Amino acid sequence: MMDWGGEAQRRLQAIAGISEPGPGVTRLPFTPEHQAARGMIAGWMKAAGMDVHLDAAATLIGRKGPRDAPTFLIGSHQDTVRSGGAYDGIMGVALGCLAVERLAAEGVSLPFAVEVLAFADEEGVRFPTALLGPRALAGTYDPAVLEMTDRGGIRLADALEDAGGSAAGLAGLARTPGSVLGYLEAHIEQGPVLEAGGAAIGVVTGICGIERNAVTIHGQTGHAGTVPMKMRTDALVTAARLIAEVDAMARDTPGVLATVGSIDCAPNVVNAIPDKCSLTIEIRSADDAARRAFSSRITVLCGGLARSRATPVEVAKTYEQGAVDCDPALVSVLQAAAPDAPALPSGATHDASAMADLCPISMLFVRCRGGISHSPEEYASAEDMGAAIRAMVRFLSALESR
Ligand code: HGY
Ligand code: MN
Ligand code: MN
Repeated sequence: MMDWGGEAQRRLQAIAGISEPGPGVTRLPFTPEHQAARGMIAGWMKAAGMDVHLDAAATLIGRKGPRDAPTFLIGSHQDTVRSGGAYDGIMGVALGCLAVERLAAEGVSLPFAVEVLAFADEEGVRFPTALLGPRALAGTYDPAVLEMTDRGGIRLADALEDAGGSAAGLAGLARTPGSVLGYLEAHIEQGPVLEAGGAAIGVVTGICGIERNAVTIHGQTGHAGTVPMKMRTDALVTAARLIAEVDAMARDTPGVLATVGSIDCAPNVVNAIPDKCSLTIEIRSADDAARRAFSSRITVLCGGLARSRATPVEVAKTYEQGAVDCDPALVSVLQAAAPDAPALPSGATHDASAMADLCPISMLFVRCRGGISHSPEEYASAEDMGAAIRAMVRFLSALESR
């Protein structure tokens, strides 16, 4: 009797070893690590009887079923954050392959084709953009992102080509909406809800929206020992006021989360007054209107700080992604396949967020130990992944092709 959950665990522990050196897993898009991982994923896809190819967005695709039949898509991302965990993203690829493999082992042939997609870039860690793969399939990617550069000044277009993709081929990837029945993404929950409720898996109802802003705060540098306090314009003090106020506003705004996740300070030396701070403000909500209203309040807050501190504070929106609902019909099929699974929203975004522009989407969450993710401590159990594979097999078997 195959231990499908145990096989998932074995595979995920194996691929976690394909990483840059350092704690946890660091596997950024279009890197040697990404290309090495594709070799292992291709093996998973072939073990499930799928034909494997790489598309122009460097998405590795396994396909099984009649050539022109309507297709159901399963997938997630194979990239990670820096020093991330062994499950975020890649779990959805592994469980997708094992669900297809288990269907074959049980002699179940589906009335539609099925594809498993290993997207290259969901985290947006290497380049200030994300979701190129699913957006190319949905026909919604912005060619301007190809000119974005990473910390080393490498253009996304060049990194893509080096990784076997093709910038020129992206436009041709868009799927005709009628050809895709829907999309399912299995993903570690990345939060504490399932564990708190004693549930192994959960059915996702919707995915939050995101907005990211880059804030630049100016001041006046000077010697830390000679400039009297009254004569200072310390950019880091202005930033500290802003950070505390963003947190306080979000705590007082139901349904909105806000995080200042990164900050740079110049000249960043112990005996000089900071004269420039760059920080990011990320706002998330399941309600786009609430998120946009909160963003407007942030802009007003920055203007007020600029006036009261007599120093420029620049705010620029750098990223926005709307909230999406999972498809009610797919949710009910998934709920029937996992009757004990609670329903819950996703505070993290996923490839499914972009796939929603192409087809109906669904997501299955797997319990996350301690709710810890984006960390080497991230963990999901073989038993819970086995429950997810069972639910995915039941879900796929219950789907009717159009
Ligand atoms: O940021 C997110 O929610 C996702 O993990 N990239
Ligand atoms: Mn993820
Ligand atoms: Mn992630």
